[in-house]
Amino acid sequence: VLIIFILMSCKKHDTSSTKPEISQINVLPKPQNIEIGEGYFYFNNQTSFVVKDESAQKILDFFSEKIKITSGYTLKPATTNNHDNIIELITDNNLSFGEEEYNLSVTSHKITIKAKTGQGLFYGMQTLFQVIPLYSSAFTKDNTYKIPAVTIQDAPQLKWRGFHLDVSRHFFSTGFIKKQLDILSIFKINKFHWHLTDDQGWRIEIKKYPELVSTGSVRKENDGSLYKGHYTQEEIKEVVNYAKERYIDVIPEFDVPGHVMAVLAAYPELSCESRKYEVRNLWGVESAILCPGKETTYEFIDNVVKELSQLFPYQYFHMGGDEVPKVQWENSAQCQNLKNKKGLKNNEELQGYFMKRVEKILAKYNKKMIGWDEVMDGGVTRATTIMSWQGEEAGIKAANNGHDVIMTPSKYVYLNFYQGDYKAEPLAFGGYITLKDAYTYNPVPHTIKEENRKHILGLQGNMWSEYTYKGKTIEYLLYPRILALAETGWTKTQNKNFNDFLNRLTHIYPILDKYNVNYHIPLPEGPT
Ligand code: TNX
Repeated sequence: VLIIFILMSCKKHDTSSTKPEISQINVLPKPQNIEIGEGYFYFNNQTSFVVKDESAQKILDFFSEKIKITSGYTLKPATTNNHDNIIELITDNNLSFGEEEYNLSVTSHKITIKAKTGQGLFYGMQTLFQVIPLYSSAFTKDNTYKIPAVTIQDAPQLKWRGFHLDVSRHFFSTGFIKKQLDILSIFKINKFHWHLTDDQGWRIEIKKYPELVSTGSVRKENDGSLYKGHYTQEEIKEVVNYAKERYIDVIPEFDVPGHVMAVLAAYPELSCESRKYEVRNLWGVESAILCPGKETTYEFIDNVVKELSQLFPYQYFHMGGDEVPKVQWENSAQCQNLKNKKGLKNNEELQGYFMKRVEKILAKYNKKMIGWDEVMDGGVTRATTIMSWQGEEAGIKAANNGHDVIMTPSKYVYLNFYQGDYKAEPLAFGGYITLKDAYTYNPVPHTIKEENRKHILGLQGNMWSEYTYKGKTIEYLLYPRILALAETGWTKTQNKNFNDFLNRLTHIYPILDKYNVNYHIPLPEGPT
């Protein structure tokens, strides 16, 4: 018995045993630099956490609470002078690190995570908890986890790693959204673009215009039933705070001048043809739009933006600008007058005039505009960031003209498209994007001049919800493709490898299981 005991205790602190392998570090997105050391750290229920500063304490508190909920496990703060079996968290403003950068070092005695900011430390912890599978269905409290000695130096390749959700076509609860943000933050997604308004439903309480909710959030379906849903301002604040704790910025989208049928159902006088409108109950593009020839339109936008700016602290607002059929403008005397007065040659220029006024309204509230790529047709100033959705060309052109760009080309990042054999898959929008297509997409094309590549802020997965009635289906379409996009946003292109990603993904599924996610398992499938 004594010999066995001696052997066991030797093993515990053995630094010279089998050399760890890089394949034991299964982190997604793949870190920038991984250097394997000697020996192992043994994480067990005696491991304690040491914090060196206030900001690190905040991060530790956050994770303690989170892990208690996900695993029923309590992270132990170090009490006395523990020098062994500890995890040390440090934020240090003097480090010459990027804002999102961290350094994680594992030796046989201790683990240290260092960062310049809370966000960097947050990401270091997320990496650590993929290595120690604390939120995995494989985690058991009384197990010991053998963590290879390793030094990970890590920072993102791109600063915009986004997730977009359309809650107009179908509505999703704050609980569902919070669940997704919590999971996505594990994979270092840092932006949430909330598509709150569209033809098929207005989804956010605006106190000055109560009918946006009472009328605009209710849709009469073809069978006579009513489909409705909206968020109160309190709920919005709750989600924004929840996202903030996870270092996710929230960008509201208030889509103008098209995609506004729900607005017009409530306030028809904002269109050029003041007739009766109903919240649209078909998908597709609606021809009734806001009237740029009326001053009241700008007053309305100003008042809504004013309220939104009290709810969404992030500097960017998305103001749409996509798919604007201009028939109503063509037939409007007010639009004709405005065009004459301002010397606008056509309706494209009229849209340019309109979007530039929207830019000015945002500037009044210290907000910067993002627009879908059509906003370039009529022209906007360089202060506007372009979201390139119809393809990559608009994004390339925009970057070459000095606009910041977020790449969301439908061909690669539209998560409402099929991912497997459409005969076997749940109903989706059409289109077909496999996990490999999503993974191999390069958001910084070489056709962008080198000096302009910095304008590509990043990429984003867009989840449109026309054919997605339930949260479960959203999850099915989201995972794992959004994880491929998360890796593209974070990991340097030269460090990416699809087979390696697939291998690491098998270690990620138990995390998704723990969160009860209805994910798709990619098989060699699809139309041949
Ligand atoms: C185009 S992407 C739209 C959305 C639809 C989507 C369906 C964009 C700016 N507009 O309104 O939901 O296609 O894939």
